[in-house]
Amino acid sequence: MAYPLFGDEAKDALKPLVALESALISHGLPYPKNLETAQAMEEIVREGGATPVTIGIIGGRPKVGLSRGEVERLGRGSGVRKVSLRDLPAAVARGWDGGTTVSATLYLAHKAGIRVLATGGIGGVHRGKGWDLSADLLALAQTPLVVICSGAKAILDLPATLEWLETSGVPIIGYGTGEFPAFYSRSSGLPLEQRVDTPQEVAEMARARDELGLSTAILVTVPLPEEDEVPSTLVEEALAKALEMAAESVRGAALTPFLLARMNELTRGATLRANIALLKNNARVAAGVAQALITA
Ligand code: PSU
Ligand code: MN
Repeated sequence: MAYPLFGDEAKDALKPLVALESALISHGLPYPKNLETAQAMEEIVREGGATPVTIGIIGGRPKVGLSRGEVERLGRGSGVRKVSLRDLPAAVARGWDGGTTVSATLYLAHKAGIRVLATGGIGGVHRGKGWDLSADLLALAQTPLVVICSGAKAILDLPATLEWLETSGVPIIGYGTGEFPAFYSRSSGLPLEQRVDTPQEVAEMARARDELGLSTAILVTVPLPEEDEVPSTLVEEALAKALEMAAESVRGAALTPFLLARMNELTRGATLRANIALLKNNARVAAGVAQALITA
C-alpha cells in the first residue's frame, strides 16, 4: 500500500529519519566511550539508509539535529544537565546545556515530525519500596513514535514496568523474540504477545495505530546480539551490590546514571560493552524501520 498522505513525488522527498537521545551521551555512558558510541550510532543509521537526528539542548535551545561539536559539548562538558520532560521549561528558560532523556526526546522528535527513535533501554519502574517511575513511561503512553530499544534497563523492576505499559495501552513488540529482553541478557522469562521478524511488520503495526487514531508509542524490543550478553549471575550479583550502594542516598534523576556506572565497575566493563553493543544494534534496526515506514 502506498503511503496514504503523500503522492509519489512528495514521497521521494520524505527522508527516513531516526531520532537519537542524548541523555545516554551526557549521563548514561562514560567519556570517551559516550562520544564514540554516539558517532557510531549516527554512522550505523546512515549505513542503514536513514538520517540520524540526535536531539538535545544547547544553551537553552532545543536542537533537533545536533552537530558533531554539539554532541561533544554534551559528552564532555561540565554542568550538562539530564533533561527529562519536566525539565524542558527550566532548561530553556535558564539556558542550560542538556542531554535529553527518552521522554524529552520523544516530545521534541514528535514536534519535528520524526517517527522513529532509537535508544538502549527505556526508563521504567525502579526496584524497591520507594515510588520512582520514569517519565519515559508517561511519554510513551502519549507520543506516537516507534521506539526501538532492548527493553527496560535491567536495574529496574521489569514485571512492574511491563504492567505499567500494559495499563497505559502501549503496544510492545518483540523483534525476533517472544520475550521481553532484559537489556544485558536476551531473555527475562517475561512473555510478550506480539512478535515480528521484519521492519515491514513493524511499519504495518505503526500504520494500523495511526489509522486507528491512537497516540501511544509502539515499543519495539530488540534483544542484544548473543555474543554480547552478560551472564545473568554476574548481572544479578553486581546489581545487588549497586542497589545496596545506592540505598536511600541516591534518588531521583541521579539514580539511573549511578546504577549504570556502578554496574560497569562491578562487572569490569562487561555491562558497558553490552550497553554499547545493543545501542549500535538498535540503531541498525531503527534505520530499517524508518525506511519501512516510508515505503510501506
Ligand atoms: N539507554 C541506555 N542508557 C541510558 C538511557 C537509555 O542504554 O542512560 C537513559 C535514557 O535517556 C532514559 C533514561 O530516558 O536513561 C532513564 O532515566 P530515568 O530512569 O531517570 O527516567
Ligand atoms: Mn526516576
